[in-house]
Amino acid sequence: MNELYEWIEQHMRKHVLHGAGLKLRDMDTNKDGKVSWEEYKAVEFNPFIEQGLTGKVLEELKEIVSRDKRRFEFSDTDNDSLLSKEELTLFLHPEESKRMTSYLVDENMDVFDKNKDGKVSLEEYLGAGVDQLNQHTVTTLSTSFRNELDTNRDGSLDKKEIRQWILPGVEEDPIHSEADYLMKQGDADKDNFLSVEELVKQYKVFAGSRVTRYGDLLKEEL
Ligand SMILES: [Ca+2]
Ligand SMILES: [Ca+2]
Ligand SMILES: [Ca+2]
Ligand SMILES: [Ca+2]
Repeated sequence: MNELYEWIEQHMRKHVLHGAGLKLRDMDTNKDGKVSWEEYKAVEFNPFIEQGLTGKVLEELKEIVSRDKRRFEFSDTDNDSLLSKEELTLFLHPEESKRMTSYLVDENMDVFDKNKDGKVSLEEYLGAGVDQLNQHTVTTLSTSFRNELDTNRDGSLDKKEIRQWILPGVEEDPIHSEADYLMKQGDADKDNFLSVEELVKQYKVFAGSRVTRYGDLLKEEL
């Protein structure tokens, strides 16, 4: 189990760091090896802003920009207003870090919890645009809210339920739950040890799991 844990951790880090490195190269226009908010914004948002958006769409874009800005600042752990490669990794892959997953949960709570009572009701979940949705969509959303998201059936979503909703399968420690999952699926003879044969046999399960990116890594490994 520990070996598998280490293997996943090692590969996950390598993989996300590599991705962040590529992103950094794209965005770092002044070539100081770090990404400023202006550099990020220029790549991610300026093309949209330049399209001359108006009205509701512009409002939505502004909301996304300010959300990203907050996440950017939160990822800037040494407070120099620039994201290093490691900090950019946190920003781009918040689900990989404990500190960032709780941030994501808070962020979503903030977005949905309009009356600020610390819970997301069905009305808040459906949102202000509910009038424009057709009846079928409203019914589907309501049903999934009641049956899937609101696990303790008290009519609203607390932080724990929001975490399950936005990061399904990601427990407090993403690497551990990943290792657990792979182990459960792959350990055919239940000796708590994952042999290469079992790994190969279960390869399809791995590759098809939510961890497709680890599936890709497996492909390279095997
Ligand atoms: Ca830069
Ligand atoms: Ca920084
Ligand atoms: Ca609320
Ligand atoms: Ca609940």
